[in-house]
Amino acid sequence: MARKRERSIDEIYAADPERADAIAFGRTTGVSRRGFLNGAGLAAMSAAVGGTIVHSATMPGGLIPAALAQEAKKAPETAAAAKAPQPFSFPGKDPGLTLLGDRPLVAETPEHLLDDETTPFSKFFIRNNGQIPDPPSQPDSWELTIDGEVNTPLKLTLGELKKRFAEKSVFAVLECGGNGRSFYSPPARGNQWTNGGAGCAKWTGVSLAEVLKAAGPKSSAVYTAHYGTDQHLSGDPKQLTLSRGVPIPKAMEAEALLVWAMNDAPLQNIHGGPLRLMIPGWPGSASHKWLSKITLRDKEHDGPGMTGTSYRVPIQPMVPGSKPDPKNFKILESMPVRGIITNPANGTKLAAGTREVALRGAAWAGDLTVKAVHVSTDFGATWQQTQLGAPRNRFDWQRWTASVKLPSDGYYEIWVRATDSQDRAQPHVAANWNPQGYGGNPMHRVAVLVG
Ligand SMILES: Nc1nc2c(c(=O)[nH]1)N[C@H]1C(S)=C(S)[C@@H](COP(=O)(O)O)O[C@H]1N2
Ligand SMILES: [Mo]
Repeated sequence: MARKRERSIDEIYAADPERADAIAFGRTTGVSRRGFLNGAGLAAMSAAVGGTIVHSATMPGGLIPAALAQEAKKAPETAAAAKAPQPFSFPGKDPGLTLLGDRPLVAETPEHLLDDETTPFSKFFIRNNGQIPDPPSQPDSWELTIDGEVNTPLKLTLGELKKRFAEKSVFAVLECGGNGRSFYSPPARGNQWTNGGAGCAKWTGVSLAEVLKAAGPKSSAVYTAHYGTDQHLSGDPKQLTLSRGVPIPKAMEAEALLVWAMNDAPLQNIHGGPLRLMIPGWPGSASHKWLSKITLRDKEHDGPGMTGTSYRVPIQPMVPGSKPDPKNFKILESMPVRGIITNPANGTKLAAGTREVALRGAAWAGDLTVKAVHVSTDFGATWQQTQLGAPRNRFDWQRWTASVKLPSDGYYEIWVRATDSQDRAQPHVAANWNPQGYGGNPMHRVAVLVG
């Protein structure tokens, strides 16, 4: 009996979350919400999530339970496919990564695999826009050109870069501009990242500022333009895959690097080796892989990925799903604050009688730092502050720990909410909808079942 019921609401969630919500919460019209669960609704919802919802009194109407959200967010026709995720396999990578696309190759890291202080190669997400180039046989012969608005254009090999400039290492989050995109409703175009288009590695190379200074930037230089050797998916050599840039002051920050090593090992081909950019705090697309040229420009760069609604967000909020007005968009610069729970994993089952669970996670905030991380086990009715670590350097993520009480057996959701150094906290739902889904940073939730 219970089994059958569970199936049905689960399926309704997958096909029509609005209707499932109405059934569970006893909502009678599209607008009025009772706001809490009781009676048959509570029984149905508890069956669907696999246990009594301990804090049902504060469970808000309209909430798709974390235990079901993964399936529910997929369109009905893809729900079946979502239940059987495509296997991911790549040399040296954890098979637990989620494949988001194979042409170009894109894979994200489920939050629970981001539990290390520093994300190892094996768990680091992959994002390509074009074809993956073959690795060169002699990495130190790799050439980088610096040209454009400079007094002395440079052509340096990687070997020369290593000799001529001081080596520098930075712990920094690399985060795709579209991280969190899957949380937008209506769905936004692009790879459906949850929170795993991000990782924090130790990057080693030389200061980008030092190298740019060696080329003598002219006062007319205002923006960088980045070029790499990966071919466009079409195979047309005249078409650029991606070419983004940043304002000169961002490129001149102390932590912006030309990188040849990741976590003390030579930078692997899949992450842009032998040479990539690392421009921390901003969308990952600014951190060009297989970097072959930086051109300084006398105006904002206009390469692929710089124009239209690419890597841009609305200035004034737009009606979700409506046609964008290009004049209402600005370049996405610093990434927004985000906190994740890296332990326990979503869907964790704990032994009956467990009354407390230790939590771990990470939080970061683009150019800013994270001021506080809070967790809730009662759907946000009450919040508890976590122990938040300091960043090892600017742009590092901050690890946090906490322990929360589980007063009885049943279903819980653990919610995390990070607040940045300018007092901006994560919203409940992805805000500032935009056609390509940038900046979605709703609170992360994990479902935990006790008993
Ligand atoms: N040459 C090149 N650089 C690139 C890209 C690309 O497609 N080609 N993708 C960018 C994007 S969108 C992101 S999020 C990061 C991903 O880096 P990773 O694959 O090392 O995780 O690389 C950036 N640099
Ligand atoms: Mo990205």
